[in-house]
Amino acid sequence: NKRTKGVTVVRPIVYGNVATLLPQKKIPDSDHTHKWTVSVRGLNNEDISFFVKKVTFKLHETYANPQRVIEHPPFELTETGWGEFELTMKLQFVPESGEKPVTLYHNLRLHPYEEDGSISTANKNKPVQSFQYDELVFTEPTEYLHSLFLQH
Ligand code: SLL
Repeated sequence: NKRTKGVTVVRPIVYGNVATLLPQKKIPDSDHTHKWTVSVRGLNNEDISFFVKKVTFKLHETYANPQRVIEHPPFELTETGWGEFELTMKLQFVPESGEKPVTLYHNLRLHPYEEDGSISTANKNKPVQSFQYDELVFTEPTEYLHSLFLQH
């Protein structure tokens, strides 16, 4: 599994969350107010599973079993809850790639904020989205990984 020389591969990724307000009393005896989905994918919904083997989402410690491993695409996780927090997503690559895991950070967003940072009451029933664009950079990838990228 030789490394290429002088090759750099850059792959765009998009990660973040959507959130919606739960109908009141949807979950009996629970203080959960929102339903949210966090995901990581390629640009334009590109399937990244040809080089990403699994994604481990680490939630706030108020969640039962905060570490959630998703081994198949789509690499996303849906939960309900009451609060915002910073979560991490650890991307592990296909073993033949010889690449170390990469950790991404995302502030889970539930509320529609106004420009001044206050929570918008007018928009409180609209879905909230918070996504960020990033790039994974592979410096002198293995020939194996390089050939995978050439095929996609
Ligand atoms: C806050 N610092 O106080 C944040 C923490 C944690 C949110 C938010 C747990 C849900 C469950 C949940 O929504 N935690 O218990 O299953 O706003």
